[in-house]
Amino acid sequence: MQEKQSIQKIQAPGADLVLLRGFVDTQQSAQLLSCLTQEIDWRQDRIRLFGREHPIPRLQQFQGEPGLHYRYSGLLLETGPWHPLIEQLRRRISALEPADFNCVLLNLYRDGNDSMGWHSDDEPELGPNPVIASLSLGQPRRFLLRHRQHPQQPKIELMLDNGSLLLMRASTQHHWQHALPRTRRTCEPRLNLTFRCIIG
Ligand SMILES: O=C(O)CCC(=O)C(=O)O
Ligand SMILES: [Mn+2]
Repeated sequence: MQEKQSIQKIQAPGADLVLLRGFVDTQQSAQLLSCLTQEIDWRQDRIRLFGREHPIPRLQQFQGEPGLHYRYSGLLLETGPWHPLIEQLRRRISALEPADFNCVLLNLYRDGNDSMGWHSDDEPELGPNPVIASLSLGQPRRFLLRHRQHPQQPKIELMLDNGSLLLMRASTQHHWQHALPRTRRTCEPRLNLTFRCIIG
């Protein structure tokens, strides 16, 4: 079954956000969810926040070209090899968004207790204006954005549906933070793949 496809430009000052719904159809999404949840060596890494170590509230893995590193919250991730299905997705996304996506951070939100706190993807290795292509599979979850310099600016709330691709470009990371909050609603697992480009 082919899901309805749509493209939405999200209006937000200082941001360049585009949401493509139905980028991956329901059949392919089910296949990806089933293969990737089983075949990926998922890890619950520990990060340092405000001087204390915590396990991250989700599972993750980092893949990409050999020898790349990504550092956040005191954690150093080194690339493992591309999973063939992820390599295929990377090619499809690169045909749409011309960026050299050389790595991907995979997040598995097992249920509504799993989440991602407020942050920007502004690590130096991503360069000054990173392009992030974020693919969501499985349980639709709320994704929030808040302005970094003008907190009185209303938050933006997006529902990241199964198969949707969110593109964050240009100065988005300078001016906005994003988060995926916990939810008390019954929740199936969700997979999120953020394709990134590490420079140099
Ligand atoms: O799960 C999501 O939609 C967000 C993931 C994210 O922000 C990240 O991996 O940096
Ligand atoms: Mn992020």
